Amino acid sequence: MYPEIIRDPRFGELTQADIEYFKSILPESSILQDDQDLSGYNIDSMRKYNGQSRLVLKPRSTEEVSKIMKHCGERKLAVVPQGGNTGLVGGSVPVFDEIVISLSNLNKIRSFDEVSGIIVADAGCILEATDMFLAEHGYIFPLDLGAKGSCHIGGNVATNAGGLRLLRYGSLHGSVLGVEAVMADGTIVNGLGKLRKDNTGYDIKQLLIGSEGTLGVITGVSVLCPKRSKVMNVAFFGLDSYEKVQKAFVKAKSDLGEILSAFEFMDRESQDQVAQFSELRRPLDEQHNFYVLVETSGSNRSHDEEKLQEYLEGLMEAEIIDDGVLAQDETQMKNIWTWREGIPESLARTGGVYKYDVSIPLEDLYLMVEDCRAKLVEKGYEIGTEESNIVNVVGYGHLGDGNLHLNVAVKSYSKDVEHALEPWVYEWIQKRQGSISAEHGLGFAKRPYLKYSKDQSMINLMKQVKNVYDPDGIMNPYKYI
Ligand code: FAD
Ligand code: 2HG
Ligand code: ZN
Repeated sequence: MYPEIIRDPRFGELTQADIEYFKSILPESSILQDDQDLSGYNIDSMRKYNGQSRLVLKPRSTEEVSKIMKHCGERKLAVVPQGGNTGLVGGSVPVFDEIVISLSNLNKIRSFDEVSGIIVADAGCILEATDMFLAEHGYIFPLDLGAKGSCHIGGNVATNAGGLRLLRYGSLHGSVLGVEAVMADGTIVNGLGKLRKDNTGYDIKQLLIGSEGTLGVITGVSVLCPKRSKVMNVAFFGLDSYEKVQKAFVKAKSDLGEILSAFEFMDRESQDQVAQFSELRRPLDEQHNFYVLVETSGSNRSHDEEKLQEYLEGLMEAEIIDDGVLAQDETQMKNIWTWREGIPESLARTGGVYKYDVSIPLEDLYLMVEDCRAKLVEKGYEIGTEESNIVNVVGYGHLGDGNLHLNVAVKSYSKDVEHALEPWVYEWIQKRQGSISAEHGLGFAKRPYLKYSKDQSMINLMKQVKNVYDPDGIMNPYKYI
């Protein structure tokens, strides 16, 4: 499958004796060995990365995870922790025959404190289900993303997912207060703190947040959740240049300030793509080069609506926007959000997508998309013609966080297209001191490219950390580290 890499000979090979051991600690339903059962765990959500695992284990408790890891550590059996398998960088699936440890049976809310808003939950809780639980108590999970119906909160922490409201609620590095994890030798690290302030030495949990399964298996998390806003509003508007998108953002920060909860931008091509597959009417009748979705979350309806209305009027007067709409009810709000959240799915329908998730200084953010189109044309590719493999090149993302999603949709994955894009894209980012992974992580996809974002001295330190916690390298091998 991957001719450029070889299976690490240090790792043990799965034997019948190993299976017998796992059968002695887990019920039969937690052990999958049939080809059919395994296939969904071996392939990633983009159908781009395909491993060859012969075994999936689905522990139901932290103690079971510990027993599995102790055995794997002793036998040097490599493992891949897997959450909802919605990751976009090929990190959640095996490369060769690594054992998949699926957290999906570890899915209980352990406690919730109505006063502090701190939830303690198993890693395998689905993000949307956790958020619905919190909604019943008037709270919200401080993260929201398009894959919420499948991804796990443990997977979110393992990838340090960003999502649609980072602008408002900040990174998980701030809201995760504690992590419980099982390390490569089976040791359970009980770091499920529930304190906002705790300056007692190294903050080890921060290493696990965003470690993508390379240091330990996260089994539980405690998270500080904000109160759910009583009033939400969504506006959607069209603009004719990227420069105006930036002006609208600056104005949103000054006019909407404390109630601003999302500022998402989309280009015309991305919206045309959604329109091809959506049965919904487009939010605006006329077409524009760029679109912005602004969401506010506050506590006073008339105050919030007035602010948003004034903001939109101000944009019109200053001729920053051409056209806009304010959602009138919850259904309209949801419909408008689908024009943003539905982009990845609509692109996936073309066949395959080369995804670049980058942080770049705002002024150059969209230039990356334009330069990418020009680069492909220069290399002799046509974009969007009947004959061309390249269906669309689109840009969209979390502008409020300086995070662009550049997606190149193709009819089928091809080494030619890949080589036209990589490492060119990464060199482009390096020149602007950007990040080659703003929020999706590095996984398998970006493993050769870390050097474009991190200095060698940093990479050396990362390797030292990996060697301390996982000296035999059995945790999610062949990935970025
Ligand atoms: P998986 O995909 O199963 O795993 C991802 C990585 O984490 C792997 O390396 C895996 O080994 C590791 N891992 C998973 N669980 C554990 C655990 N318990 N312990 C240790 N390691 C673990 N991401 C964003 O940041 N922002 C977005 O807006 C966003 N939107 C998305 C929209 C769509 C439609 C899709 C398909 C994906 C999107 N993603 C987004 C990417 C993805 O959903 C996130 O990265 C998510 O956090 C992954 O969670 P998961 O449970 O599916 O993890
Ligand atoms: C989003 O913001 C996700 O919609 C997915 O991070 C982005 O698919 C992508 O490139
Ligand atoms: Zn995103």
